[in-house]
This record gives sequence, C-alpha cells and structure tokens, in this order.
Amino acid sequence: MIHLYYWPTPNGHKVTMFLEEAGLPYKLHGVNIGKGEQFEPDFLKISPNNRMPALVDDDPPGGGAAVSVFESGAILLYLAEKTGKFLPKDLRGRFEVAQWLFWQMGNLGPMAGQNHHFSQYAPEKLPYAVNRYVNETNRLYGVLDKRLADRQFIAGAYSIADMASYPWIVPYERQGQKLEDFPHLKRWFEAIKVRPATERAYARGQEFKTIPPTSEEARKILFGQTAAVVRGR
Ligand SMILES: N[C@@H](CCC(=O)N[C@@H](CS)C(=O)NCC(=O)O)C(=O)O
Repeated sequence: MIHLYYWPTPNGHKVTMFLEEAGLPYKLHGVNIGKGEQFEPDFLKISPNNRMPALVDDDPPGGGAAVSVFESGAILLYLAEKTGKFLPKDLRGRFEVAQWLFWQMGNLGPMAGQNHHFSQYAPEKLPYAVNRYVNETNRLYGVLDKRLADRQFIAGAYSIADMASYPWIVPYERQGQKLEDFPHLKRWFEAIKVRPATERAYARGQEFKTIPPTSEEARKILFGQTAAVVRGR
C-alpha cells in the first residue's frame, strides 16, 4: 500500500494526479499545515523539511523495507519508476521530461509560491515584492506557452512534467495572470482539467477541511518559521 502524507495544495495535487492516472491504490493521511501537523516528530522523520507531500511505500519494487520519499518531484519520479508510467524509458525522452520537471520544481513552484505570499498573505502590501513575483510568474507562463506552441504536452506524451506544472496554473487568477494571454498554455490547461484522473484527484482534496493561510491561527504557524521548528523548540 502507498501512504501519501497530503494536504490539498498544488504540491499535494501533483501526487494524487499521478496516483489516480496510474490507478494505484493509496491511503491519504492528512497533514493539516494550518494547524502545524507538519512539525510532528513522526512526520519530520519522513519529511525533514517540514513540508508535505511525503510518501511511504510498503511494497517497493524489488521488495524489502518500506521506501519513504519527500519532495513532490522526487515522489513523481519514484512513482514513475515504480509503475513504468508517465516517464519515457529511453534516455532522451526521460531527460526531456526530467528537465521540465526540475524547471517546475526550481522555478514555477517557488516563484508562484512567493507570488501567493506577497499578493495574498503578507500583512502589508509591498509593491516591489508583489511586482517582482507577478512579473516572474508572467515570464514563466510565457516560457510554458512557447514550449506548448508546437506540442500537445510539455515533453512528449502526458507525463510527470505536466502533472507537476498543472496544479500551479490552477490558481492563475490569484497569481495576477490571464490565461487568454497564453493561448497554448490555456489549451493544455483545459485539456488536463477535464481528464477523469485530474477530476478525481481534486475531488479527493475536498475530504479535508482547510484553514485559510490568512487566518490568525494559520499565519502564526506558516509564516516566520526559523530553525527552531525542526529542532522541536
Ligand atoms: N518543494 C516542496 C515544497 C512543498 C511545500 O512547500 N509544501 C507546502 C504546502 S504547498 C507545505 O507543506 N507547507 C507547510 C509549511 O509551510 O510549514 C515539494 O515540492 O514537495
């Protein structure tokens, strides 16, 4: 059985999208990040960066002890390797996908995340910070739009590169972006949105009761973290 430590956020949706596409049985364990469950010692053992998602596979390929993986990009690679799906087997195809997966992990995710932070969550509106991240998100949407101009998916057939990027485009309005400005990205986005596995993945997220990051309780937990949170004091 696959155990997914999860909360319904873009990085969590990436993994349920894969699991639903592959038809793998899995159990969701909610990690309520607005309540501080990401700092529980047992969770930190499998996710030392106090972030979800994290995955534990009791039945890894080749048998043996359970395998635990944190970081959504590494989790997608693990699942692709386990199932032989959504990652080409040939070297060129595999690295075509890998470079776009890492592009999402190192660019679209962090920049859009800071965009959310300064546009929606920061207690003061700092125009420099808002503009910096809205513009950077806009640039990255442009990169993806150009990439998609002459292909259906980001790298060959539907792959973990698409699953990584899609959930970060879902909140485009909150990121100050208009999909109309990116016609190829819009076509790709709308095609993934109606995949039955995508619909099932997002429906699973509705089982969990989230706390808005702007609430006083969540704000104290999520923002202003220092090394003390992982040292347990
Ligand atoms: N690079 C990590 C980022 C994961 C991440 O930022 N998760 C957020 C929710 S989307 C989280 O767990 N936040 C908890 C916190 O900030 O304490 C990944 O892709 O897995």
